[in-house]
Amino acid sequence: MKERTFVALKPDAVKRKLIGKIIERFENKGLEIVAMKMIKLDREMAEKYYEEHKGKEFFEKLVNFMTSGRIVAMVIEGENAISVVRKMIGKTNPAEAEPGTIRGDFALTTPDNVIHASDSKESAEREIKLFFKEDEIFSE
Ligand code: DGI
Repeated sequence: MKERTFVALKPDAVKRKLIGKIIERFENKGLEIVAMKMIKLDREMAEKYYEEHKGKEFFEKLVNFMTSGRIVAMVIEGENAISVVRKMIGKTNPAEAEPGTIRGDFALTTPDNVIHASDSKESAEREIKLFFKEDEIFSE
């Protein structure tokens, strides 16, 4: 089934100039980037984005990190895009992410694990809406 998923290249990916290398993997796979923007999250937006983690011990560090620099937000479209992209980014903890995955190849620790991608249809819908207006998405 054709799906849309939300992907964000985190501040560490932008600082380390990994934007091109990461995007290339999604394009090589045959996925389509249908929306993209560079933004700097403010605190309010970052807290909303990660509201499911509010109250957890790592929340403050996560929000501080996510507001520390620019991110690149994207909508990616393709067959089974949600699970395919999750597989490509690898496990949340980069120390456990398999080599060959994005986190496995480019990251070692959290919260600086390079990339975010939606983990379900519900989170994809919520996150896409949080970052993009419908007329900013160029569906194939
Ligand atoms: O979708 P993911 O980024 O794989 O994971 P998530 O949405 O559940 O969590 C968002 C970020 O929060 C994740 O990239 C790193 C951080 N995080 C999540 N769970 C833990 C965590 N950080 C620490 N230190 N410990 C956790 O259990």
